[in-house]
Amino acid sequence: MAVEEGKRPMSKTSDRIHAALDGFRIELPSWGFANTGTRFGKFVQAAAASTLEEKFSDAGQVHALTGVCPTVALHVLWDLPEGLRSAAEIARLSARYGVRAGSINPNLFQDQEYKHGSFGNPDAEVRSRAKRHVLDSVAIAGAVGSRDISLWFADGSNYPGTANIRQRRQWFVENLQASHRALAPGQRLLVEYKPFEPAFYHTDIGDWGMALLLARAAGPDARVLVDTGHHYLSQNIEQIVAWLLAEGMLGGFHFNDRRYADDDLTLGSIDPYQVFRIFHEIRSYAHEIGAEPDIAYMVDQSHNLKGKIEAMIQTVCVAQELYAKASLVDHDALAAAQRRTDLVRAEGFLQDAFSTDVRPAIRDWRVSKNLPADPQQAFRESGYLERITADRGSRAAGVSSYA
Ligand code: RM4
Ligand code: MN
Ligand code: MN
Repeated sequence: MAVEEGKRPMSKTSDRIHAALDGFRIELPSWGFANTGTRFGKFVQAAAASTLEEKFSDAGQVHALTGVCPTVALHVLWDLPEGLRSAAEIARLSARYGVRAGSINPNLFQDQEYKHGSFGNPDAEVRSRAKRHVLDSVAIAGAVGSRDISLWFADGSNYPGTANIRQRRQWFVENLQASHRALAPGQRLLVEYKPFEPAFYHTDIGDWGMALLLARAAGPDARVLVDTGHHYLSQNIEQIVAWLLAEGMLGGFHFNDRRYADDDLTLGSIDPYQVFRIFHEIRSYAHEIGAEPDIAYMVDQSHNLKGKIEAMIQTVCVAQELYAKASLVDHDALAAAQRRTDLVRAEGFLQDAFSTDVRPAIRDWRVSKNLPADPQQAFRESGYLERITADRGSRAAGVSSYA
C-alpha cells in the first residue's frame, strides 16, 4: 500500500522513536542537586544535596527511574576539593549509586586569584596556576575514567581599554595547547563559550567562532561545547550546531533554557521548538553520514525554586520527547521538498514531527526496558524525597557559592 509522503504507519513511528531513545543518553550536573540561587538571594531546600555522596545518590535516583543518565558531571572545586585524592571516593560512590563520573569541570572562576581572569590573566603566576588546575583536572579525569574535560572560562573585562584582547587570546592558545598535551588517548578537551557574565565588556571566549578557533589551535582532540543558554537573544543556535557538525567540531552540549540571559531554566520550558530544531540538525547529519555523531549531551541547570530531583526528571523526559520528535522527520522526503523549493511542504515535515504526541511510544519504550512508564510519578511515589528531606533537613543548609 502506498503511503502518502510524510505520513507513516504508527508502528514505523514507534520503531523510530524506540531506536532514537536506545541511542540517547544525557549527563546530569552534580551542581543541579545542590542549593543555588541568584545574586539577590538563595532560598534553600531541605532536600538539597550538600555532599558528593548526596549528589551521587540523587543522580542515581534520576538514572534508576529514567535509565538514560548513567553519568554525572563533576565540578572540581565543589565536588573534589581533595583533587586526585578524591578519586577513590568517586569509585566507591559509583559502585554504590549506579552512576559514573562524567565530564570533569575545572573551576577557573571562583578563587580570589582569578579576579582578572585565569588563562587570560596578565599575571603569569595566575596563568600557570590556572594551567596547573586544568592539568590536575585531566589527571582526575584519568583516575575516575572520564573522557571529557569541560572548560568554561569567566575570563573577560568590564571596561574598554582595560585588557589587551589579542594578547589574552594568545595566552589562551598557549595554555590550551599545554592542557591538550596532557590528555591521555581517548580524552577530549571541550571548549565552552559565553557572550557575557560575569564580564560585561568583553569575554575572552565570547562565541562559537572563538571557541572553534581556540579548539582547533589547542589540538586534534579539542571540540566546542554549546551551552544553549550562552547566546544572544534570538540567535539561531541550530545553525551554529549545523556548522560545527559540518566542521567535525561539535563536542557536546550543556542543555538548559533561557528567557533573557544565562537563566539555567529547565530544558524546553521556554522554547521547546528550538531544542527540537537542534536535535533535527543532528538527526539530519546522522542520516546523511550514515553514522551517529559522537556528541556528549549534558544538562547544565540550577533549579533555584523547583524541587531539584523533580526538575531533573522533568528535564530528562522533555529531552527524550524532543529527541524522539526530531527522529520522526523523514529526511529523504524533506530533502526532496527542499530541492523542489516546496517551502510549505518542507517546513511541514518539521511541524508534523514536532506536533506528534510521542509520549505513548516513550512510555512503551520505558516499559520494554523495565523502567517506570512515568518516572515523575514513580519518583513521587517512591518516598525518596520525604526520606532525604527528613535526613538532610536538620542540618545547617549549605549553599553553593555560584549564580
Ligand atoms: C557557567 C557555565 C559553565 C558552568 C558554570 C557553573 O555559566 O555554563 O558550564 O559550569 O556556569
Ligand atoms: Mn555551561
Ligand atoms: Mn552557564
